[in-house]
Amino acid sequence: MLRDYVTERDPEISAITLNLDPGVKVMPYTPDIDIRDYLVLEEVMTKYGLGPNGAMILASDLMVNFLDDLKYEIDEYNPDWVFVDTAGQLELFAFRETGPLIASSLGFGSIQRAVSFLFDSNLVLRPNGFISTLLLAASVQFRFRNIPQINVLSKADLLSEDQIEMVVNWSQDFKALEDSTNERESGLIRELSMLISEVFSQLGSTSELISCSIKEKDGLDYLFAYLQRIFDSDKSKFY
Ligand SMILES: Nc1nc2c(ncn2[C@@H]2O[C@H](COP(=O)(O)OP(=O)(O)OP(=O)(O)O)[C@@H](O)[C@H]2O)c(=O)[nH]1
Ligand SMILES: [Mg+2]
Repeated sequence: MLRDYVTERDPEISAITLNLDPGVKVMPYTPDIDIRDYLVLEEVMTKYGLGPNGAMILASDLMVNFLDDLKYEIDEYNPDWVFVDTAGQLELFAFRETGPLIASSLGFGSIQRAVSFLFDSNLVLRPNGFISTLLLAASVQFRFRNIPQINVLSKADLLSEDQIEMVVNWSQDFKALEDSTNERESGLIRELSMLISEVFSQLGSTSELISCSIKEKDGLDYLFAYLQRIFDSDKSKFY
């Protein structure tokens, strides 16, 4: 996991993890700070008589009530870096008020932040899947406004070298994306995809995709270097 990689790579950096998903049951790591100590999805379901979706919406709104507790815990650790893991349902974290509010209010002073948006390798192998993900990435960027965003191609071990190259190339060269769309999509999807990729080319390139695999520990050095470049002063604290 990325925290372990960062601290192994640079023992000078103290890093912690913060889980902000109140609904997660099994995690591949043990978070240092956990929203579930304050708010658990199943309890919200029971208390308010809601199904999992309604409870998740309410839980993500209720999270702001525990901001001070989370801040207190972070301060106790006094870390250099905090890796924040949010629920995968973007409409809950990024599209409601909670996410941007938490992102802007955790930590104080000269703290620097970055949003990592994951392009899941399972979803981006066809132009239409890539473009849908690109739209989501762009809307997250809009929501978090001034926070720099890193777009990561995650689970890259599921793709061949050629496939990785193709997808990364789409993120840098929208003409290549248009060509692939022309070749591989048809009908309305093709028309829509062409229009959308045209909009992205007009806007100029979004950030380059960084391919990574946690499973194979691949690409993490590049991601780490990229993060360090964003956090260009080594005296500041990084969230
Ligand atoms: N092949 C491969 N699988 C991975 C990698 N990282 C995570 N996974 C697996 O992908 C599955 C889904 O994990 P995530 O994509 O992290 O999603 P999640 O945390 O379950 O769900 P949300 O956070 O709600 O989106 C799990 O079975 C992970 O073990 C990776 O680098 N490579
Ligand atoms: Mg998760």
